[in-house]
Amino acid sequence: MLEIPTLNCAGTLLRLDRPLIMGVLNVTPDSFSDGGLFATRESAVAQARKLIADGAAIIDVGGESTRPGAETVPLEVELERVIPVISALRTELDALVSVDTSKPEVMRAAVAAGAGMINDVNGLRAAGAMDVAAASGAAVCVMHMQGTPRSMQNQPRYRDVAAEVGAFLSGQAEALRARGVERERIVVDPGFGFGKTLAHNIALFRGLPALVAMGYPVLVGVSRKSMVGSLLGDRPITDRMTGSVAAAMLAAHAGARILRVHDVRETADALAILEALSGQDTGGA
Ligand code: 9MG
Repeated sequence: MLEIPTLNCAGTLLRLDRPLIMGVLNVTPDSFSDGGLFATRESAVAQARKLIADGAAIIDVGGESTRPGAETVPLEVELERVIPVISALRTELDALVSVDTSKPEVMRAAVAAGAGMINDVNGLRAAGAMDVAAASGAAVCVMHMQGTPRSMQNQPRYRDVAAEVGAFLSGQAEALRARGVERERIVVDPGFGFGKTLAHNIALFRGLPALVAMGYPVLVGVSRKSMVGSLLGDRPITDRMTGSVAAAMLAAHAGARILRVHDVRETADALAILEALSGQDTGGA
């Protein structure tokens, strides 16, 4: 009998036999596309409740914007933004929470407050991040980014973007394994839009099956990103939902296991149709 793949989120096992939806919950005043609408604890809990009702299995809570050009925020500010929200989501909703952070101190505090997953767009490159993530017991999403959010779109360069991103992700995953982290806790993510031109993003997207073949669950985040806007003729951020859902479905069909999205209900509907009509599960092309 085939074993069902799972993701171990600090003891909570998530089945990965079909793609899961990670709903975005930014608790920043300057967030990328929702304008910081969810900056208070109560509004954040209400929004998370809606994301879960709409079909999100994971709520990704971020207190530092990662949009292109964004500045880092001080540690204390990030802690003040995310920790009360994570605690509230755990106690009031029993939600599975992911913390979107690159700071080891925030990772540690977030897992202590109940987060089951660490989502690091910096790929655990900060001093101490790899060790804290390894010791946390939480699932860990390692994302690729060239540069930092502040500088990443200043002429990103690669010789072979898919090969370089794949090599980085497998190196970081192996470094986690060397620290005793089980495969069932590791997720990899090519980091669409993070230090990549449109051509890089397209090449990476077409390379998703090779990334899936590495054997770690792949997370894809394309929701409302500029690559979607560019492919639709420079659409504003407020008009990228259909394109985002289409790209998420292609990613699922290529084998992505977690889809990080803003528009949860629409993505869940599209996934249901994909699964029903493709005649296969969405376990890979
Ligand atoms: C926080 N964040 C914004 N975009 C993201 C993406 O594409 N992947 C992951 N893992 N996190 C993201």
